[in-house]
Amino acid sequence: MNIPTNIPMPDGMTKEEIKEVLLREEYGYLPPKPDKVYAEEVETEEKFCAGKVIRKSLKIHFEAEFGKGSFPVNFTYPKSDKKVPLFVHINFRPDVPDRYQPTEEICDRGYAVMSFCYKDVTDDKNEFESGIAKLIYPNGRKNPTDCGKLGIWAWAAMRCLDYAVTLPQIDSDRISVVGHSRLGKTALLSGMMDERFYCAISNDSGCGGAAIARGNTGETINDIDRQFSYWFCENYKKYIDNEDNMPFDQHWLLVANLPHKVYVASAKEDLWACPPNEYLSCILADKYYRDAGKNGFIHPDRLPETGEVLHEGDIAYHIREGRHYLSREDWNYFIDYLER
Ligand code: GTR
Repeated sequence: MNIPTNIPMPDGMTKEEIKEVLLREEYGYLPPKPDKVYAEEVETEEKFCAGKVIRKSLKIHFEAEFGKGSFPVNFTYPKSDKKVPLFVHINFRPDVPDRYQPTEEICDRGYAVMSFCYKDVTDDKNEFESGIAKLIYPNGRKNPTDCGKLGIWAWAAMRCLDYAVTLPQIDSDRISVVGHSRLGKTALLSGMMDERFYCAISNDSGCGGAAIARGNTGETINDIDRQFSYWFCENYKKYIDNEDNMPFDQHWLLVANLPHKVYVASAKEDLWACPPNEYLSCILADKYYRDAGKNGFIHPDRLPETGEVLHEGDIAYHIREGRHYLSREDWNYFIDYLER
């Protein structure tokens, strides 16, 4: 495979330095972590999914230096004598199950899921007054390097983690964060911000997520900025039609997920997310995982074929048939990997 040589590599940089570049230039700085996080149980269903699963509706409350707030979360877990691993799923909808969250199948495989609807945290709109954004940014005013919406959704995923690690039924060493598309970008950002995650899983995250920006044949920074500038911080605009001058590229986001695992999933027909560049990111991050004493990205020296599943390393990848979607097939591959 031809690996481009014009892509900046974070050689000799610490994780903190890499993270700093990504926050300053792309995502913006996230709010500080809260002093206190706790959950209120709103509703419990003891016999969910044929009685195999317990479902709870929760409200996650936090007390932070910028204020007190809450957002709704669903928590489902299989009845088990042993501690179970967990997915924190940043979802598009609050539904359980949901077309992107086959809850019964996930629980049948021995996994719990804590999910929230991203819009219940703050709207997916160019404003900073909805949901918890108004606490973080009083009067909706934010500085150019403050985080955009991806950062706020990622912050909420970390609050789920804060609560989840306190639960006796959850194996706190096996909590992964997962999201699709814009929420796949968010999952990788959450993974970078929080070392407690076991694995950060990006499904079809594309531009501003797993996909290398240089030479992206799908969505460009120009495209994403026209509709979704508020996902990022203002510095990101410097790279509109100017990818070649980025001092970083998206594989830095994978590298900054060290020391934990990272999983990148692509779909064959999802050309907007540019699968070859999602794969390239994994290849470029490989060396840094190895340097950190991990197994890197174990892959063939060619583009993957559709249906190929690369689970040998601490960076994992698959590409499946079909379009932009978080499917049961994707979930099964994620679980196969985490079970290894
Ligand atoms: C698209 C956006 C992509 C991706 C997708 C999604 O319109 O341009 O970057 O995030 O939305 O989240 O569904």
